[in-house]
Amino acid sequence: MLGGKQLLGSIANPTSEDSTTKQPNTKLSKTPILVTTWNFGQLANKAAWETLSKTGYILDAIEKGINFTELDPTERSVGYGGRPDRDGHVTLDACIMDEMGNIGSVVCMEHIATPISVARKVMENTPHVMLAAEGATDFAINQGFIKQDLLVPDSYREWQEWLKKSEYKPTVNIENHDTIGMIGIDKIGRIGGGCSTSGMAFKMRGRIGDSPIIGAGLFVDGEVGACTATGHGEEVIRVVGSHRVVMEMRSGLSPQKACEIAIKDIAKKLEKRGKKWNEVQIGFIAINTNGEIGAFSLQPGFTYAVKKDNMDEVLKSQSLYT
Ligand code: SD4
Repeated sequence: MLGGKQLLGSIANPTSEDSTTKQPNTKLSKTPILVTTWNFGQLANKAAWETLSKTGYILDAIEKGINFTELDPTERSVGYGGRPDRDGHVTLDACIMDEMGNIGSVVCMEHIATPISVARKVMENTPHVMLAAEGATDFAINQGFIKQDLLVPDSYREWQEWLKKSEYKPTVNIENHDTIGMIGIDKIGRIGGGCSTSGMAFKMRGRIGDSPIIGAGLFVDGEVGACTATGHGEEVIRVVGSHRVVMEMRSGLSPQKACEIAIKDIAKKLEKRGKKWNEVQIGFIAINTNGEIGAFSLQPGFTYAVKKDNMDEVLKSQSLYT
């Protein structure tokens, strides 16, 4: 009894040290910023910035920015043109989250080129937060999305080539693009995020990665910041990676330190399970409500794009291994 009382007491009345080191960062930045995974993030940021200047709302910007990449058939890891699973089906994962905890997600959805927009419709027009497979496609069609074949000739040819050996060996840092994850703040301090992917190329039918799972591929806390992930989704899910990063920021760490802690934890777990670090890539990007940015990856090669009023750049992330 007494122990329980003491415990409750200590939570209700943190020590002065706790209260200084464990306060979430509540200073709201009113300077718009967009941070997006990989080299293709720069063009996505450009599209998002245009939307931000029209509607002023971070979630509109994130949706339109990600749409830009989803609709580009030459970006073969996202949306239209994405690489198929081992049976030749292009199955897409996406999710979106705002600063109030509104969320929407689609998993393993086929035939719709813009899953981030369907995820937003799930968030806004249904009582649910996640729709899967045929249910997601049917919902999208009911919402006015066009059903189409997403397998482009180049992806088809790659799949045919892959079938000759049928060995599932995910490549790290595929040509500096992979999952698109975008996080940002608008001029009234609203923070949001989204991510979209065709997942690991030649995955098993039905496989779902971290990207559409809130907490794993993306997490936003309006009082703290946002984080999104790219890379081998199974390893991100194992540590609920994006939520982990945001919770480290909530406990007072900078976005940079928070990303580093999560990557180090993943590395430790890989080692314990006897996995080789150089066969796995994970990258996190994070922002806090001050507009500070962090990025860190397991291996070199991860890049991210930053857009602000006075900045439009692709940067190289630091990595745990070199
Ligand atoms: C997934 N995280 O499906 C995504 C894809 C990705 O490097 O980013 N691959 O696991």
